[in-house]
This record gives sequence, C-alpha cells and structure tokens, in this order.
Amino acid sequence: AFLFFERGERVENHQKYMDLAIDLAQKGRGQVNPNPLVGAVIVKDDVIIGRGYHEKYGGPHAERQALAACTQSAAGATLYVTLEPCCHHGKTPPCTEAIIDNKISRVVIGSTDPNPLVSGKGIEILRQQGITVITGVREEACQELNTVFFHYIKTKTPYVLMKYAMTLDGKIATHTGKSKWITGAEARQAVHQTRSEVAGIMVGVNTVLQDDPLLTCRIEDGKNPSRIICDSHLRTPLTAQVVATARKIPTYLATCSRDQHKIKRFEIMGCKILAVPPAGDHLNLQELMVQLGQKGIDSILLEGGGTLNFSALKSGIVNKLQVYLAPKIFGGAAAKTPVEGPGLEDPAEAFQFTDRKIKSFGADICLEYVKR
Ligand code: AOF
Ligand code: ZN
Repeated sequence: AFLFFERGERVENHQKYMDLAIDLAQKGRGQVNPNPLVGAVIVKDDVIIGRGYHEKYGGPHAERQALAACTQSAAGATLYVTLEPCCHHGKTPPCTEAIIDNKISRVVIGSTDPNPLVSGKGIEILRQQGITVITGVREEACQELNTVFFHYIKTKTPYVLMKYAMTLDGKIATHTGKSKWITGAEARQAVHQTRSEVAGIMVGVNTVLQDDPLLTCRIEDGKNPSRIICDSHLRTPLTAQVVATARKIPTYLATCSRDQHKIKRFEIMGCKILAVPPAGDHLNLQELMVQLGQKGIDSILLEGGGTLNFSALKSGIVNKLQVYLAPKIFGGAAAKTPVEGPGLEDPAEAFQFTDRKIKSFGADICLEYVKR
C-alpha cells in the first residue's frame, strides 16, 4: 500500500476519518437531490470533536453542520470532508468562510467539486488563508458517492438507471402477461429502496395499460419519486392509478400529442404535461431528459417495458443497468423480454456494459453494470 506521513500522521488515519465522513454522507441519500451527498468530521488531537452531513436539500452544508456540532473550539482542528468546500453564495453562505472563521488549520478533501461555481476555487481560497489542504483521500469512494450529482451538474440531465427483473430464460412475464412475481421479497425490497433514493421513476404507457401500477415506494419513511410516463399519443386512461393519485405524487405525462382537449383533462386531474418532440414514432428521449433536468430531476429509475427500454438504449440516455435474475424459467415464444423494439441487426452494434457488480438477494441475484 502507498504510505506517506503528514505531520507525523499516517495516511491510514486520514482514510479512517474520511470513511467516517462517507458513512455520514450516506445518511442524506434520497433527501438531498439534486444536491450532493456530503459528510464531514472534525478532529483535534486524534479525537473527533464534531460530525455532520448534508441532511436536506436547501439545508446547511455538511461542513457547517459539523462545526455546529463541535463539543469544543474547532481552532487548530482538521476538517475531513467528502467534497471540496463551497465558496459561493447559494441557498447557504460559503463554507470556506465558516472554515476560516472557526480557525480550522487543515482541511482534508475526498473529491473536488465539479460545480463550475466551486471547482478548485474552494481549495484555492483555503490555501490563500494559510490553511493546509490535502486532496484525493478516498477519492474514488467519494466520487462514487456522488455519481448522480457529478453527472447532473455536468450534463444538466438526469442519471438514468435501467432496471428489470427476469427469469433464467430472459422473460419479464409469462405469455399471458402475468409478472407477479418474478423475484422474491428481498429483491423487491431492494427495488423499493432504490425508488426512495431517485428523483424520478419512468415507465412507458404500455406498462400503465398492462399493469396499472402506482410506482410508489413502499418502505417505511420512504420518499416517492416523481412519476414519468412516456406516452407519445396520450393513451394513458384517465382512470389509471397514476392519474388518480397525481395530486399527491408529482406525475408527468411526456407526450407528442397536442390534443388540447385531452391535455386539459389530464391537467385537471393534477398531471403535468411535458410537450416533447417526436423521434420516429416515439418520443425524443434526449429532449425529455433536458426538460426533466430543468425541473431539478437528477436521477431516474427506468422500469421499462421492452419498447421503452430499447428506445432508451438506442437514444443513449441509459447510464447504469440493474438486472435482477430469478432462478426460474417461464418459456413461451410470446412471453415478453426486457428489451424489445426493433432490436439491432448485427452483434457488433450491441449496447455494451462494464464495471460488473454482483449482489445477492435471497435466491435471486442482481447484476449491476455501468453503460460503456
Ligand atoms: C450541498 N451540501 O454539504 C455541500 C455542498 O445552494 P446551496 O447553497 O445549497 O449550494 C449547493 C452547492 O454547494 C452544491 O452544488 C455543491 O457544489 C456545493 N457543496 N452542497 O448541498 C453540502 N458541501
Ligand atoms: Zn458549502
């Protein structure tokens, strides 16, 4: 392992405190979008005197939370923070000011902030004040913590996670269309956990017609994501559950239809209409992502349908893939598969994935990949 000494301290010490800051940051998951997950720990003479994390969107930043929680003066202490401290006036004043005012003498940073308002300037301001700044401690883990934020701040479009559950023979339903259930309770619980962590959940109109889903998060204290229905021709029934509950949970109907009469009826029910240009006989998904990004949606769980899944892959909006695999076989040439549409002609054109991770949920497994 790579070791170095910093004022007589081993690098492992830095990593230990940064790991703690990462754990703290995780507690904000699902509560801070579209802002980053950030954790902070303040250490003096090898004793933790304060800890904090970004708890809520628009609320105080991790650094200020940790300073406020200090059990003694932070003068001369080291601040460990997973993300470069901000130096701009946003919804809150700059953290660099709080760090300087509290006479912190050293700041250890996990990852730099790609936010153009910060990006390196936070570090520069601290150094100008004579504060020692160490960067890149547990950098990879800190970057992984904010995959969504980093993507969103750079592209202004949501990070899209495509998820489906299938049998060992690659079916997402039997030939009669029944899909309850493919995976077991543990895997389904994990999906609800994911739903509580994303800003939006997206399906195609075929899924609404077939299953009439609620698309809510059914775990205790879980947060419901906004629902996005891709419905080029406004075929969603006014009696659908997503429409009936649109006043309680934000529901977007993305459509090419300009039928004002129909649109009005959905709006009266509380749905929000997104006018999206067509791309072939579907929606222009890239354009939809731009519009959703403007609404502050930084992450989307795409729960398919084979038609929408193919369009999503083809249009290049997919960033990550989660495949739940249940140890069963349905068979049937007419049974639905996860990715349909017209399909590709040549194996050389295949959509490709990398960075495989395997997780187990009871009898099921989940394969997770990043889109290449
Ligand atoms: C957070 N939480 O703990 C840190 C952030 O509008 P504001 O004032 O909340 O500022 C948001 C920006 O501040 C955010 O994009 C990121 O660049 C920086 N750091 N943000 O929400 C935090 N440390
Ligand atoms: Zn800040």
